[in-house]
Amino acid sequence: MGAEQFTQYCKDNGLDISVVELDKSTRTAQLAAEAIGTELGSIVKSLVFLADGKPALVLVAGDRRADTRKLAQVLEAKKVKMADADTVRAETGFAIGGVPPVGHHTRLPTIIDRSLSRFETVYAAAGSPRAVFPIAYDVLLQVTAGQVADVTGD
Ligand code: 5CA
Repeated sequence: MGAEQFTQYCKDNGLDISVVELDKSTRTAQLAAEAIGTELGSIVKSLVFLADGKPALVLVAGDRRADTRKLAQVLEAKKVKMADADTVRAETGFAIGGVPPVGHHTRLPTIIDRSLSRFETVYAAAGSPRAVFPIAYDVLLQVTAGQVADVTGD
């Protein structure tokens, strides 16, 4: 799936967003921040982890790193590891670099890095490595039905 499918998902679910297609790559948080001209921390990384083998989505501020030890506590799992590229595609329907925070194949349990709350508006991937969309932090919480937690370090 790509930006079109993500846009359609938003329409179908009454989520009023404007996808910004860029002519530069936004495949990493750093590139996305540069392309948009915003702070790195306001970019949402949509990362898939496996907690005792079960997938979970973790939304992390662009300037922070997910801490698997903290994630294991929040997810009540013994072992948490990052999903590989094939697993990310299988679980979300999107390729790494374009994974949006919602609109996946399956509804994944979602954890939201508390440090994203520094920003009123954040920017997330819109289904492709050249498309992002702004979303109010509060709306991101609503649409993902995510659990806010301290799951990152510097
Ligand atoms: N479009 C940007 C900003 S919105 C984006 O999607 N950023 S991201 O952080 O969500 O996606 C890139 C992340 O994917 C990297 O931070 C890295 O954690 C992860 N990643 C990159 N390559 C691989 C790989 N081969 N296997 C697993 N994870 C990977």
